[in-house]
Amino acid sequence: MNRRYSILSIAAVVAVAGILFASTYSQSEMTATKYRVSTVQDNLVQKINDMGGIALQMPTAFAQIPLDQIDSMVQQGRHVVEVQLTAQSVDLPIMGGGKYHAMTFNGQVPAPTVRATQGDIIKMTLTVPSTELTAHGNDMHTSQISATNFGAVKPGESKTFAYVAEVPGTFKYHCSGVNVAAMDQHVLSGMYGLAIVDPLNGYHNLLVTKTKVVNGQVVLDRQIVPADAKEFVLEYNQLYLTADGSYDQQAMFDHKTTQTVVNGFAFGYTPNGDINKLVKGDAKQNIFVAQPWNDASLKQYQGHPLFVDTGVHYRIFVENQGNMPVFFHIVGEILDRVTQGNVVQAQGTETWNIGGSQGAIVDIVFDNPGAYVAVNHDYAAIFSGAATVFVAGDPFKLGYGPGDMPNPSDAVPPLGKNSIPQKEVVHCLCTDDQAATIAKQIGG
Ligand SMILES: [Cu+2]
Repeated sequence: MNRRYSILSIAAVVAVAGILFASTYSQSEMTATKYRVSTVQDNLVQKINDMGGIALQMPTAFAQIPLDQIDSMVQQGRHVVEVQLTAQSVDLPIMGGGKYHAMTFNGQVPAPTVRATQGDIIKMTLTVPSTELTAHGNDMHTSQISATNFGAVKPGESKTFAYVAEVPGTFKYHCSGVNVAAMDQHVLSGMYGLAIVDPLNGYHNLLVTKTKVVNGQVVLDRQIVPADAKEFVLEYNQLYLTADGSYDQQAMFDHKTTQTVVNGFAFGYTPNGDINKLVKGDAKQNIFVAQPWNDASLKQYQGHPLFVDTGVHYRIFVENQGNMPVFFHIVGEILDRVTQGNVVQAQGTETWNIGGSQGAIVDIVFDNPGAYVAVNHDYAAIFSGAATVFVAGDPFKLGYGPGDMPNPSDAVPPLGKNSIPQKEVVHCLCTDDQAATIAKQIGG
């Protein structure tokens, strides 16, 4: 197994140089590995290397809850959400066959979705088994604590920290590498997940404005859709790989994406052979342009579209885990509402731009039966994997009713404040062991 790992990657060199010499060169000059480090910087790099990574010299915020105070906070009325993460480096499949050298939390990409309510205590424990070749860390964007202080957890060790999730919204969490060094490799190889913090008072009702004709006049028809919704989570990222499936840092610097993934898969939420058979009578006759995960023998990796009912409130938690912008768009639909934090940013918008390490909550009601494809409306991203098929109603006239069709387990977040449960089927970019664990969780 070829896991390329260096204690101080070129990313760290650039980052350190950026901290120290920010005023002496422009951003564009530091994007390539061609950047020449001076002897002075080489010495500095050596010094930092000797220390075991990057150590900031300035005090950083670390307002964590002392672990021995959690019990009394619970007695006072706080709730605790426990998050157990185990670092696991494992080979996982990629579109087109073959595997890549993934780094995961709990053997799955993305890591498990954390669900909390504003004001909850999130208590996260990271365990790094002695079998791991490298240390790992954790940076939860839900917290207001510097990951630098959490530090690196060495193989054979585990570490816990806790904080109050004060701000509602969607928040990435990710490995922080070895004291920030090699963080890019760890995150882009799969060590990322999402934490959803529900607003303490719940989500807002959704207002959808249509038109109707009354007495020969076109008038507005405002419809209130209750806050309770069926939910999905879509996490966008990129893979940067060498031919043998190792992390390719030069490709990352050059923004040369190997594949664009949604919840770990390129084109993972597309119809499969079973659906082909139902619709066309032939498992091999595809009903969508790209169905790379067709066969049932692929088990948890088999493609699966997202089945939605018409006229029902859907809340989609979208997170951009990657380096490139996500222009979130659903072909054939208009996004009824976009929220960030707990603040409405847009209503009735065609596309919403989500920057790197940023999320958005998209509310939508699918009005008519049909297939709708959610994309990152960057053509390079669409054609390298960022196309997710929603099947609304029963457009193929297969005879199923609302809610009958199960949805992929990795696209359905844990239940929260205003969630309507959905039927699920095991689907994940995960190990067989983790797929079995998920099967138990969803009763499958
Ligand atoms: Cu890591």
